Amino acid sequence: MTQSIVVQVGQCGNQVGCRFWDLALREHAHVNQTGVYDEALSSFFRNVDQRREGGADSTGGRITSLKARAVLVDMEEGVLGEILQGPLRSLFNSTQLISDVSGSGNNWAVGHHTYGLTYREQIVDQVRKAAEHCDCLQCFFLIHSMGGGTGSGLGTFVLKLLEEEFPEICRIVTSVYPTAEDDVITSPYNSVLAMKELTEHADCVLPVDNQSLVDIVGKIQYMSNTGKLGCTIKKDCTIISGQGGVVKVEKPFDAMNNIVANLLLNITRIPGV
Ligand SMILES: Nc1nc2c(ncn2[C@@H]2O[C@H](COP(=O)(O)OP(=O)(O)OP(=O)(O)O)[C@@H](O)[C@H]2O)c(=O)[nH]1
Ligand SMILES: [Mg+2]
Repeated sequence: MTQSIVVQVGQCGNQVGCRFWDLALREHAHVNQTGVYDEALSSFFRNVDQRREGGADSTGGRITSLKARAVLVDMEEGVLGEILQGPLRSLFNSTQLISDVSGSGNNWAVGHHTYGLTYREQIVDQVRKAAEHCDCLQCFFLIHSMGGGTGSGLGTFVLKLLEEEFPEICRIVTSVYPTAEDDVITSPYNSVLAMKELTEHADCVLPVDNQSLVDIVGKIQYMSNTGKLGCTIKKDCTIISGQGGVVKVEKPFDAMNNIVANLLLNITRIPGV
């Protein structure tokens, strides 16, 4: 069985990532209610026995404590701080989180060059630790925004690092593109600079257009308000933000991020599960 590691960079990357982990757990709980740590779960989660931390995670046993195969990077503390205090906190050890204080100020070069060089060793270290917990590492999933300084600059720096350090492992990148009315004035420049790196260093890019997400969320809300839900979208389906999930109070991007998380879950679904 193969495993994947998720590397989420910047505010957007981490917020989308959290919706992904939430939905992955809910989806798994829906199809497997026996509480057994199976192969499907092992592709994205470790099953850590607190009494023997570092031991191998063999499948078939009971779920004890799940840890996401993830590295979380943001050069601002806010979003990572919320994750550490939020409902998904038990999925992450604080060492899996790498942060600074002030962010990249929407500046690609600060993310790529300044923070890239400063945090290079720490990021490689954490990715290597995550990789050491895998029997057969197949893929890296990088999630980031093209508009923010950290997402676009440091995100693409991390992509290059992954290529340098793990050339055999496939790099799948989910890149969130800004809308035309984006409030980050530098987002078009950041996107162009990041795009060059994506073309050179990614194996596969899943471009996500924020404007399309806004439109889809608007359509779902319209269908929901006019009672038309049910013909194409079921009432309890996971694409409808947060319902049944761990997030009780919905944040501004949650509905949009749920759509991206669904997309990621669908491409990683194991046939027959
Ligand atoms: N879909 C989606 N887009 C987001 C989210 N958060 C921010 N964005 C978009 O991402 C861009 C801004 O990037 P951020 O990820 O906030 O910035 P960052 O990577 O943290 O970089 P700095 O703040 O400059 O250090 C804008 O285009 C936002 O509209 C989110 O949770 N979901
Ligand atoms: Mg930020």
